[in-house]
Amino acid sequence: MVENDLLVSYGWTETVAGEYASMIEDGCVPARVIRMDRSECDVATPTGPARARCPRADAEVSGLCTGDWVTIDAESTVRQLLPRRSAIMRSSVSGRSQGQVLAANVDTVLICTAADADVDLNRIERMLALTWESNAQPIVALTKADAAEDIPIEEVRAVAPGASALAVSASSGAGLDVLTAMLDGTVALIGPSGAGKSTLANALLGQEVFATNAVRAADKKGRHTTVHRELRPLPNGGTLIDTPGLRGIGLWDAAEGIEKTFSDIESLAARCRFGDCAHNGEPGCAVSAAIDSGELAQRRLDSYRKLAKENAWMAARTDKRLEAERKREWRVMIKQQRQGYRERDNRR
Ligand SMILES: Nc1nc2c(ncn2[C@@H]2O[C@H](COP(=O)(O)OP(=O)(O)OP(=O)(O)O)[C@@H](O)[C@H]2O)c(=O)[nH]1
Ligand SMILES: [Mg+2]
Ligand SMILES: [Zn+2]
Repeated sequence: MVENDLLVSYGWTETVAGEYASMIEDGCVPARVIRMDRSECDVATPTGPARARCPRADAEVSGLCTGDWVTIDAESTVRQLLPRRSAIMRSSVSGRSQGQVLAANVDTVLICTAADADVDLNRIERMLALTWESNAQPIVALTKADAAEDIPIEEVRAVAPGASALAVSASSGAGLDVLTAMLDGTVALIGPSGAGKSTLANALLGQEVFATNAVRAADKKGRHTTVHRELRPLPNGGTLIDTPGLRGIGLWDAAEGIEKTFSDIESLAARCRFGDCAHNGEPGCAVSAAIDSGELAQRRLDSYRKLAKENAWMAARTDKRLEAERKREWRVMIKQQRQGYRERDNRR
């Protein structure tokens, strides 16, 4: 068996060991991707950090990302990708039919929003949908609590059923012990640029690992200081992934994530008189009644509709595209296989 003491600090568990055991190849060792750089990556291996190559041609290991568990061979080339227990996906920026994996094998997502600027509830809901869909547990953190006059924590709690929300300050340390106690396994910080993700990451790590930068004075927007998704071991167990500020966050196949984010609306809707109620003032509509009574905000219903519509549109579009793409990949694979046979026959 491989000596995995070093890997434990990078999140190696019995479960990962079990997955690894089922795919052991001669001369390979397990490794965790710490950071990706196009065709190469930094990995943690049983003997320490290393640099590894990622073969692009191998469809199975393309699309690697920070947090992935892989096997690497004696030449430091990534050979296999271990099954992911979670993956944070968004629709790719280029609008291709593939989702982009932001981080893999994440247990807790820390959704960061600066409390000293306008807190955008719609964006928090969007990040919640992305997180629930990924299989990780969300925590909403209102950062820079020291600089905020009043912190809308109750409003945030109301939009995050099933998740915890708290105010923290990396500057004063307020809320950091409570937060630390809530973190579990691999933690990823997400949120817009300037939300204070890297500053909070450094505070949790207990050292200045990640670069930080002041926000623009005029509009409090960040300067996209962080450019890599990078994983580090936390001092008291677990690991942490800092990520670049999200510009747009397109949802990727997030129907379940949306349902969980808006579980309050879903359960109201279950009480509407008509099964196909559109909640537009139909008789016996429990959702409209909740809006009239002030129990549910119109903003939240609008946000729910917007995300559901966007998701449906994306799903319809990718179905067709995926089909075409699969056909193409298949043709490429057959071509490569034929080429392989030819080369083998030539060698004979
Ligand atoms: N007052 C105060 N300022 C903070 C706090 N946390 C972060 N900041 C400031 O907010 C600014 C942005 O912080 P970063 O940590 O660089 O933000 P980020 O979310 O990592 O930004 P990107 O890397 O661009 O995505 C810096 O000037 C920090 O000093 C805090 O708790 N209190
Ligand atoms: Mg940063
Ligand atoms: Zn209804």
